[in-house]
Amino acid sequence: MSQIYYKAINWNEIEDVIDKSTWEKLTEQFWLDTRIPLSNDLDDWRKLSAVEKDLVGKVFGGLTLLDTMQSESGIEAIRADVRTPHEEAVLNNIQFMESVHAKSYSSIFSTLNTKKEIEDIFEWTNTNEYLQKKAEIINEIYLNGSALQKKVASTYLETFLFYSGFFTPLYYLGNNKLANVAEIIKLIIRDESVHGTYIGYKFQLGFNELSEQEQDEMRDWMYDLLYQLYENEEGYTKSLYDQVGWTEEVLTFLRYNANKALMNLGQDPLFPDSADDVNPIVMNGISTGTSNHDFFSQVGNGYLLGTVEAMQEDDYNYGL
Ligand code: MN3
Ligand code: MN3
Repeated sequence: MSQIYYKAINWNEIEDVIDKSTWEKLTEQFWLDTRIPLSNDLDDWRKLSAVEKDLVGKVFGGLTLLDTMQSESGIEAIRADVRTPHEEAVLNNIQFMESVHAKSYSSIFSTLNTKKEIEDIFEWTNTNEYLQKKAEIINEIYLNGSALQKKVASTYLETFLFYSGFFTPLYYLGNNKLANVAEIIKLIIRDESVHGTYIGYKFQLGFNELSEQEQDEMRDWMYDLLYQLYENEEGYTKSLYDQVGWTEEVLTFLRYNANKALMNLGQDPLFPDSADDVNPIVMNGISTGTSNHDFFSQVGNGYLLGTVEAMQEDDYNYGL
């Protein structure tokens, strides 16, 4: 009988410095939804039209579904193919933060919406044809794709598929509305930016090991998948944004982010759209404040750091 040795992770022997720098980056920018004063947005919320409120609810429902997928099947799909033990530790951090993201939309709902409205949002999310199609395409790859295909699907989700939803809070932020809701979205965007960059980087390591012919085949598959997803996003975007007249602007924003996803994967852009084509109000929403799109940005200024105080006797009375 051969002896099995279990290997302890040694952070003093780093095989890939990107693992260490990503771990440090992600842990430095750790945050929780409960520290954002969402109720300060209630005045803005009450002034929105019924159509706009409906849009916000649906957009966040869709984002909840994607973050739920990433926290449940997304990280599990790529965990089996790690190249280093430190990569697995980074994935543990990412997986937990995906749960924080998914939960923060519920914090937004519980602040802005009634119980009935929240039920309707989840019912819509769990049955919407475009959202379900999007989830099905990605999940099929998570279940049956190759190691590299799974990383492509994950990077597309992180850097492209979220943005049909992110447009709405960024648009309001650019118009000085719903600033605290937007602060949460900016914290999420900052995380997704690191996730997409990191998983895309790990993809590139594997891609560079392929033969030229295998690379060509992979590239064809990637562009086909992106087209397929973009087509579905077009339908989703129209169904959500035609009622407020923002559809074309959202689609430009999506093409810009699709190119960023390809860039994370080390590939050439597919669409002609650049940052200059995106509505400046939305780009402004991404870049204002201290949290921004940049991998090396700092903790957002709307984020209230917990103040430490001594425990009191009544800290143990949990409303009993
Ligand atoms: Mn997320
Ligand atoms: Mn993510």
